[in-house]
Amino acid sequence: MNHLSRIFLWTVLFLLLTSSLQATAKLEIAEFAVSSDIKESASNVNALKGLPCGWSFQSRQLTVATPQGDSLREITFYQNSLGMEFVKILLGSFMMGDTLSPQEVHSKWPGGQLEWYKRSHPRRRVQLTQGFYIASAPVTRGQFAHFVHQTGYKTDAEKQGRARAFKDGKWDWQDGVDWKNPLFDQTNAHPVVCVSYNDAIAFCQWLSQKEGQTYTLPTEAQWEYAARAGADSTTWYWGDDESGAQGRANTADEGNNLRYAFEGVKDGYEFTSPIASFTPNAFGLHDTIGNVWEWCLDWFQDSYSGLDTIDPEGPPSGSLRVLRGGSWSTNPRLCRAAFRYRYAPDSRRTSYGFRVVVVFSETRNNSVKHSTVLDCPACLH
Ligand SMILES: [Ca+2]
Repeated sequence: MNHLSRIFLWTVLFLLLTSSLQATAKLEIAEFAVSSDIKESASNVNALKGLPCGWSFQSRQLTVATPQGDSLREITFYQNSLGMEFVKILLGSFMMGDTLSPQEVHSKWPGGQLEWYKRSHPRRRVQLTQGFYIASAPVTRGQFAHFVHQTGYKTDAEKQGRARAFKDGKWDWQDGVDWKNPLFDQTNAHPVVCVSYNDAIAFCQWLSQKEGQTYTLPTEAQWEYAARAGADSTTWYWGDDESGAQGRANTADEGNNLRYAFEGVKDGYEFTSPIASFTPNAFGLHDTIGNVWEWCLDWFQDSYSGLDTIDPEGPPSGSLRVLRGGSWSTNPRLCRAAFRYRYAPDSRRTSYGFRVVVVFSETRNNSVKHSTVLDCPACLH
């Protein structure tokens, strides 16, 4: 090989090596999204991983509330075939339970029972090892109507001819009250109410069959992790200030007929509000506090003592199911991220609703495998 040939060969080798290094760098940048100009394509790659069949997604900027103040954040929302929006929650761990002692809650907001506040103790670190999609808002009256229209389903309130409703200044059983007639005006954009745990499960079963994914209710741990959105050490996702509910949640506001209220809050809704009317938490989830109580999957146990800390699902049996988050009629002591309400599976009130999740498994190398995908020939993911 002569001198010119050697120079040519080394030049070719150098160019090949440089090209290879550039390709590797591009791959790493795309994977970890460290550069803003490729952020969109990188987020598309991540968003597509394991996307359920028939779903679409869209990223948009919105103002979210955090304990450090409101901020602008880009969040990817996923839509199923009904147009229900979801946020993807990956593996995580958080401090589950009340940041305040039962005595502190009791003295800060008199009127409740000390025993209620012991349910959220002992506070513990919980790990969630399975990713999940959680609806960005509760199931709406319109979505529930679609389910009823397709199945002819009768809710527990309809079968038994009554539900608990707020009337004449008090909560009581009212004949003829159900999700279509909660004794206040609703549009299809409001959360469905008067639904029992049984009704929520029936909706999930119908949607699972329709969509070819397993829809279910969030476990308490999933719910609280999502509701806190990283705000583990404060009472609400916006911080510890009760008046911070203004513009962020539909709670019992000042001047209502309920005998209690969030101090300094006038959200303008005496009953339910259309979903997503207020500033969401850092995950982009709306109405985790207030609007409607949300059924969770777990059986109720009166403390966290002895329960799993990895993917906890509550006790194996029980007689009561858990509700979380408070509602339009709820005072600050109960309308908190940590508070645990509970009622029988056929209970229904004009303040009870639910949101759904879709669970998937995700490994450390980010490969996603849906354990619940049914036959879907058109699915290319
Ligand atoms: Ca209100």
